[in-house]
Amino acid sequence: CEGCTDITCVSTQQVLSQDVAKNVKTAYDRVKARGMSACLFGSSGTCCRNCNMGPCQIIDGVDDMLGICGATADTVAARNFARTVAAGSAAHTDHAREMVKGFIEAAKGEGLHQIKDVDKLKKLAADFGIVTEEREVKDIALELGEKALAEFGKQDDAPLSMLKRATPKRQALWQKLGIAPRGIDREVVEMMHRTHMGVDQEYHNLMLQASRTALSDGWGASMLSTELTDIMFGTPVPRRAIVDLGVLKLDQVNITVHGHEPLLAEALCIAAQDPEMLELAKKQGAKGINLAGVCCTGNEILMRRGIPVAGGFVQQEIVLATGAVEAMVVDVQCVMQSVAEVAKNFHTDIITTNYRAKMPGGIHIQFEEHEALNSAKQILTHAIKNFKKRGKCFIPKETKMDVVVGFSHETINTMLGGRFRASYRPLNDNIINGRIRGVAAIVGCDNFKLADDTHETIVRELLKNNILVLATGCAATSLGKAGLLNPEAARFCGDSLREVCETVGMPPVLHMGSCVDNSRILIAATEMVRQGGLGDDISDLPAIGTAPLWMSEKAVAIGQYFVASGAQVVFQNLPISGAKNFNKYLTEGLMGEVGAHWNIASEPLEIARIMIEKIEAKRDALGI
Ligand code: BF8
Ligand code: SF4
Repeated sequence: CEGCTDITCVSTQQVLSQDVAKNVKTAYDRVKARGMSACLFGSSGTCCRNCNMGPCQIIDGVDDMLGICGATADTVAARNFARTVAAGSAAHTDHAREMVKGFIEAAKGEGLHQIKDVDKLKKLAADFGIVTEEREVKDIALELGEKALAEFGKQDDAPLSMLKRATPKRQALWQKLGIAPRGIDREVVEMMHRTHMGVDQEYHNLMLQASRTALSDGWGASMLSTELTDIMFGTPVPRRAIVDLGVLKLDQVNITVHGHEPLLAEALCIAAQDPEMLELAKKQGAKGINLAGVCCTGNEILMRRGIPVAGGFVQQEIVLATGAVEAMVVDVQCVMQSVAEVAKNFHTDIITTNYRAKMPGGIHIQFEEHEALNSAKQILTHAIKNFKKRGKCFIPKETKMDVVVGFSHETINTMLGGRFRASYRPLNDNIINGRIRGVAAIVGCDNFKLADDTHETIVRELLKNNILVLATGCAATSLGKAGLLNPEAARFCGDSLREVCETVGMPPVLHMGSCVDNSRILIAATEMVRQGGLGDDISDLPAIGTAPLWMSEKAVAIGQYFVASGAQVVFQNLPISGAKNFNKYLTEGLMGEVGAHWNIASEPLEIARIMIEKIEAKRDALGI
């Protein structure tokens, strides 16, 4: 079958080959069972079901094929693409809204959480025009929370507050193109309206709104979420941790936290240390409570607390197939419905916690932020009581890897510049003198369509070519499993990058967090521009991004906000191949407008080659 790959991940292979997992059906089986390629019209982007005269399949150039309404392949593919951006942005937006609401509770002193990073609070407050001198922290925080919440429903046409963090040149360009986002929710609504039957039928115009929508995610929702999460739970600093299935423990209650919003995960971390919970675990015969993350929630608590990550997106079923998990606690996004089916083979419960996201076979325990500790304890109690029911299980103990994580953009600043001279200057200097050729961001998902080691293959090639790598999301987890997130991985670099990493004592791949934390990359890139010597906008930097194994609509929103911010991106595929003009516009034409475009390459080494070439071309243009 097309796209069906053999499993290359060692821990996954080990679990699936055990007797204990013999009845487990996974996505790998379903890829095989599909027995044919994915839907042709879906893949090429030219299937429209936006009204009931259709659905219409349109083959570009065949007998002037059009939709019943006259829509061309370009219009249909652009509308579909724009809706993908809107859906991805909506996911980040709803997540961010919950974080803002949690932040307001923290500011009022009503929730479980406090304001931990006062410096960061004041910096963000300044972006919102909030006076901070001679004011109580909680007053500043409350005003910030309310102003942040108002950004979602803002109806005037002024740009979002955080856009002023971008370079002056980029802000001016957004204004000129009319794509500076105004209200976070509004851009998604307008995108959905403009892709309704009979509204915007010009792909270029549709893409202007797609950019505005994506920017409302990157420089709005995601950035707000990252910043407020840091202020509440602490800005990540480098710390050692472990990843992969071997983090599960035979003699402890294993609870995996899967999804995205860190309010729940943080509450569970706090509740798991409660003596009452530990006592209960011991009563059930367990030595303790072992929390382990899956997907982006995993990255959030890995970055801030050093809680181990059991696996990324493609391992969510495999984590359960060990038979060693008492409960998988999930909230929103990237949770496959199949986890409930896999769990049926074991004593494991799938506990859904968000009213937005329930599933057949799951047990729903609503997480209430205003009584977070009680909710978390209720969830933990349920999981702990399952421990006694655990049957045969298999944990691949050998498969765990040391990682160093926690590279917020502030950490990179101090790590490179020192505590007294925190600055991106040394990074810029090393790029200008050529020790570091450039910076590559590897972000996004895993996907059953391509080999599990795709991220690793790309990154090894980049490191050999002295390119520093930033990673987030499930890509970061897979690089951690491959041993690339620790300082010892400097040995895989070319000589000059290795020297820099060894001098600083840093890994050559810097884990910057979850998918919403891609906003950290926007800030880091802007900071590099500000330091001088590398041009006057993100589009001048020798930097590029990729989400080679993208799966989720969020990855497309992220790709589009990178492009609209001036950063090139390379994806393994996009559903646009059936629309000649639109395809050319995304992969070439956007350059003339925003200084960056999408690139498509199917093979990992081809992706790496494009990234290296683009970085070298930027160096040439800068004359360095
Ligand atoms: O936001 S990387 S599979 S978990 S979408 Fe999902 Fe992709 Fe993982 Fe997180 Ni991001
Ligand atoms: Fe077909 Fe046009 Fe309706 Fe789409 S909007 S389903 S192309 S008639």
